[in-house]
Amino acid sequence: MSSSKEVIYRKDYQEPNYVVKSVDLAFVVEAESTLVTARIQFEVNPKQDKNELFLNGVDLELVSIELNQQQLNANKYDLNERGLSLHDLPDAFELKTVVKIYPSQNTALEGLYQSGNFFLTQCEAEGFRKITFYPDRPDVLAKFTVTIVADKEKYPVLLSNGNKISSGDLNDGRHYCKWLDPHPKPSYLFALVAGDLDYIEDHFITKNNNKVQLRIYTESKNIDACDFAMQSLINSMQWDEERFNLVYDLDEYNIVATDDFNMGAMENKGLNIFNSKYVLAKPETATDQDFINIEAVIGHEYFHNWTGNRVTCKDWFQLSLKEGLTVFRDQEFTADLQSRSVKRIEDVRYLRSAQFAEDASPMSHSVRPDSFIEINNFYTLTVYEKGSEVVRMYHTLLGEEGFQKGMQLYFKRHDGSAVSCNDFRLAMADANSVDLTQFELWYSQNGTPQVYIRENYDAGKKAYSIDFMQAAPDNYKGDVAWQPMHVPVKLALYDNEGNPLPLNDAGDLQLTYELKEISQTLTVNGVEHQPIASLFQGFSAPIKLHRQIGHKELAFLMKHDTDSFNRWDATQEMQSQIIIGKYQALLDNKNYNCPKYFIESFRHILLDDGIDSALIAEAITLPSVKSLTLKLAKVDVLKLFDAKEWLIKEIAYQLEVELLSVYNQNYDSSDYRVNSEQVAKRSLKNRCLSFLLQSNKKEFAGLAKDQFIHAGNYTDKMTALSLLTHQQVDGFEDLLGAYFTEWQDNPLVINKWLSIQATIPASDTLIRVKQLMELPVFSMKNPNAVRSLIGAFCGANITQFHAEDSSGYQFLADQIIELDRINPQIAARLAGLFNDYHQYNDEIQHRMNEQIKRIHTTDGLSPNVFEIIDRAVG
Ligand code: 0A1
Ligand code: ZN
Repeated sequence: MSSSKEVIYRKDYQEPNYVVKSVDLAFVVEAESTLVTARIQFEVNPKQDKNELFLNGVDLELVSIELNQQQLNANKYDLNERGLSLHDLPDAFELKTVVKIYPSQNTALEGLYQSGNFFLTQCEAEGFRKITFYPDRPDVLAKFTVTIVADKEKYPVLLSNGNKISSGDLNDGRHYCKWLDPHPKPSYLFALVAGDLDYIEDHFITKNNNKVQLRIYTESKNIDACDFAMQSLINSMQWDEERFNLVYDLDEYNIVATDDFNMGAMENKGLNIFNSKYVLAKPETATDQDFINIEAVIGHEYFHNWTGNRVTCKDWFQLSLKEGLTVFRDQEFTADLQSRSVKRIEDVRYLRSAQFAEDASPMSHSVRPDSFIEINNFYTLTVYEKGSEVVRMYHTLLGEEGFQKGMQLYFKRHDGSAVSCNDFRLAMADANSVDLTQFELWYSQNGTPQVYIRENYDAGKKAYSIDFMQAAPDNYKGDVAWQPMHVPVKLALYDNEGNPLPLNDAGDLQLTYELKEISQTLTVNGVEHQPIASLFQGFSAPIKLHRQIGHKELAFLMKHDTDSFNRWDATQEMQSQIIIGKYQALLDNKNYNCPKYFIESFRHILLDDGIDSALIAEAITLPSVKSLTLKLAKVDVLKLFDAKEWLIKEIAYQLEVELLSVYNQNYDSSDYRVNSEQVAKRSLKNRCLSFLLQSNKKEFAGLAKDQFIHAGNYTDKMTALSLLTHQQVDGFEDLLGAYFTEWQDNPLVINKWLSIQATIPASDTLIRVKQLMELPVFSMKNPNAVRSLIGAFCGANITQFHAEDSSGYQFLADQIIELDRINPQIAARLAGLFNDYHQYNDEIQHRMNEQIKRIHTTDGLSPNVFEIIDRAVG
């Protein structure tokens, strides 16, 4: 293994030798290059007492270096491709370096780079080292002052973190801005923007009566698409004060939108940078889901100001400390503002199909990993989504009040410092005087825990009991033997009329039962007849439940469970059973008919006026092929896909009348609003339409065409276009062509157009994708375009990615190899699409493996792609 593929271990953590007292940066920004002067005040860390220092620095052209105003002798430092080592240092000193960097050549989009005609930075996790020599690690916190100098006409806007303290004109047409961030921060939160941008402005008055100036910057052509994001920011600030008592701490809050970004958005102190996908939205060009995502991501980045910025991570292994907690906060924000039940269902649907898949893959890692080669590969579903589930379990165990007490103690103890997941757990435990020692296992053990249950009703004793048995995940990889976890089980029992039964002497109708042992029994006395249990309500723990449950019990829970999540989960379980039944029949060449009870229960849900439309829409959305794959082994993925398609068609034929009537009832021609009621109606209506189109009847194609032509909103328009295209209904090419002509200058809209085509389930789609890659609207340098076209084809077009001639796998491998030279982070994300290969049957595994091996033996792989592929090879 070459030195750039070195493995970093959590156990090797050492405090820094020197702390940074202050940093003064000066940037002279020019079109071809930027000059960066850094003056850094260092002081020895008495705990280490070592007079040597390593400063990270990558791709930097060193112009000069001075220590305490004296030019530094070349024998006092060593320079290599990773950075600068200094020896024989005094206990306190100032280091001044001048370096030159070339942002317009930076295609990795890490450090300082160019987007359109402006410059911007991305420093998390380790991008600051591409800007200047620095101890680029999250536990070195310092106060930053930043001066930016640039041509005034070309770069009128000059932004950095904190508050602007001065600005003015210089000679020769240049100007400057000086920024001071009073809050000590790690280098990964540094940001700078320079360019010609427009902005919209508003303000927020905090509960401490501080007026905060809020601005959203974007290229001027998009300035009319920022209002929703601004309102979302104001809502986030308000919500964090109300629910968490957390108040903003600067006089300005700036957001900048860019079309060129590796991730969703970045929480740099006082200067968030956003993928334009999560800022720009107008009713003519954004779907309901786009609006909802914008609100959530604006919230997420804002909430990081306290959970991430004020209290940050000691090392990158603790990433979930800020990410799991902040995802939990953004989920609660959406739940409080929109529909709590729908939000929970959607989050769990995502967790179960995507995070559970990661947990079962060669990339499986614990919420707090023990090692990595490239930290950028660990911005994962496990760290984010499972991390949030772990935080949610504290909330379940301690209640809202106890959880908030824990949060307060956490800030009291750690504000202004860099800490660990353990510090968070201890704050929760100490604030509530409870022992959460065993809870640590949620951070240290990888994989999805399994819980098996056995129910027993003793009519004579009128006692009902459940045995819970915990088991290790299949691919547990810890060094020590797997141990049972601390698992909260929210539950209720119902009698056969659907009335909840008391669970204890206190008469509680709902309980959080805590599992701690490998096997444990809960007994409820005084139960007159065989009851039905609702377990893990609200998905109270991120586990896989093994429970033998028949369709009668499922139908009962669908009808009577007071927990809306479990009502929905019963629908999903019943649907999974049917699809898997059909799949087995296809494998064995046997007949399988759709059971009557299934269609009846589906009809019942579809027509139930007692349920909110949004929940009906969730209930009639069948489980994803990915989540079904995880319930099986050695899967023939094309047959599984066929089994699901068969069920969709059965529903479409047998419930045509009902689907059409629900479609018509939910057609809403009032003015477009993104409120829960309208969003619910649209999603239910559009799901009905997607079933109807599967029956291949001309009249329903006509219905979709009408919807496309007359839609008063983009959600309806896009759904219709996508359904017509996927069904390849006569004339769909013309619709796509007209759409392109209208929107070719709007990348966000065009990316959707690319995705729709990439996911056509037809044998010529790969050819189409390759043709689309030739268009000027596509660029390998633009991550959104790559995700929309290549990502959509390989990640969401099951029949074509898994084509039997392996063309999909070959295509993916080719793209990974090419992209790795341009943008290793995005290449590594694509490489992750090979990670589920071992879920498939031997023949598929073999064909996927050929391509995985081909990548593995390619010379000059980045550490990013190498780590993913090396784990896949095993
Ligand atoms: N901290 C950001 C996510 C993020 C991570 C890495 C990035 O660049 C490599 C950019 C953003 C968040 O959680 O929103
Ligand atoms: Zn985050």
